[in-house]
Amino acid sequence: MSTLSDREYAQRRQRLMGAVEADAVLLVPAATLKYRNRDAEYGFRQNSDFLYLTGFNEPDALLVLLPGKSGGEVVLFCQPRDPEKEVWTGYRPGPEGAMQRFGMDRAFSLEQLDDELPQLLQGRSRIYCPLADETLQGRLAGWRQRLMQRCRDAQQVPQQLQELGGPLHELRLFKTAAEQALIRASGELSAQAHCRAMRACRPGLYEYQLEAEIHHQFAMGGSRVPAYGTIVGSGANGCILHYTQNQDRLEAGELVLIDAGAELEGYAGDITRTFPVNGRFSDRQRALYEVVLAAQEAAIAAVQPGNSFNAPHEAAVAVLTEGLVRLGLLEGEVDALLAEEAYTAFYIHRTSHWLGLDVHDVGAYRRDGQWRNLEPGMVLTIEPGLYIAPDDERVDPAWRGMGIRIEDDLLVTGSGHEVLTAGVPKAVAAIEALMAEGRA
Ligand SMILES: [Mn+2]
Repeated sequence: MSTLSDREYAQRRQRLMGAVEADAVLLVPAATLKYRNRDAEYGFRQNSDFLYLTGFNEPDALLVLLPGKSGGEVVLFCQPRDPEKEVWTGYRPGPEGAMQRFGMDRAFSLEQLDDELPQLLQGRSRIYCPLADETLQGRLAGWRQRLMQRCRDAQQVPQQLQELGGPLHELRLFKTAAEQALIRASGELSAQAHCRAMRACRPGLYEYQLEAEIHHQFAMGGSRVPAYGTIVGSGANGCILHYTQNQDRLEAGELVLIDAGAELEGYAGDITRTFPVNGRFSDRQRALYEVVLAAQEAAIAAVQPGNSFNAPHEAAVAVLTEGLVRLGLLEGEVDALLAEEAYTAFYIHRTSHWLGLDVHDVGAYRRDGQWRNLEPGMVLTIEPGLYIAPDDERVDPAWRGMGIRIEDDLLVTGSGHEVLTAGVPKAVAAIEALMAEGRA
């Protein structure tokens, strides 16, 4: 399933155990299956924290990490082997397989959880776990109570609960070489899919048909499920930031915005491109598009180790504001307009987010209230946009109903950055050339 080495997973667990107190215990639950309707399930997606630490792709399991002498101990609770059920749902490794193939020191059947878990907590001072997981919190209360009854000594029962994400998400923020390779592969595949959609695009198709072109390329490249709901918004739909209905007909003269990314072994790509349905930008479309592109290029140039996380956003909004003034969409002095954030009339989201196992990946953006600095190994998106609502009475009607966003994925390196999604064009001439190739 996973191409990552056992050593990679073992190192992640070691680093996490090394980042917390030696007398702590960490509980990391797997995801559960969700039903779509009646007895039909949604496709299973493992919890990213659990996947990061195990590569184990089954629902309902629980990972227990016990830091301490000689590297600590790693324990897994998972579904037992069940030949009768496996005929219906497929092979399960069971506890034996978890030890042999997933590097667990000990493993138990989930049926043993209530008996075994309390003694794993015994003598530990604090528990790291996801505090927002109500099911786990409910069970944890029971385990602590059981432990109290068993040993009648409050000292033996962990007294503190701490958020697992604190230490774990800081680790996940810095991508290992193996992770960088997977995100790069996901970015390349996502770029190929966007190219396919550009070549296939023509008036009269429906948005969901471009979505199908994207998903076809993902699957042919090994990504069965996209990293997030694919957005194909033509015309004014491009102004709806999380538009996923993808149901309208593509009309000549409109732009279409596609925000889509593949997922490879859990790692996301995240690309947005905006292009003209009929293959040629109108003068007005091009004018607005060039502003967003210049903003994106300025933001990309600001992705450097040692720069603030916010530097790309600041670079982007400066260029957007200048451009909006030049096109007559804002009036006034650029500096004053920047100070009052006048661009928020057309640009309400931020320029970047972390990218990894989650498309909006984990990791703190600030430290002590200040934006943190970019460091090698971080992966982030750069995605400025401009959106002019169809009913925006502040602007000339000719501008209304245009939504433009351009998004690439970047790795921060020791000397600057690497654009991981350069395989799909974004310059006006290059987009028009690729679309012409598709029509030929
Ligand atoms: Mn994004």
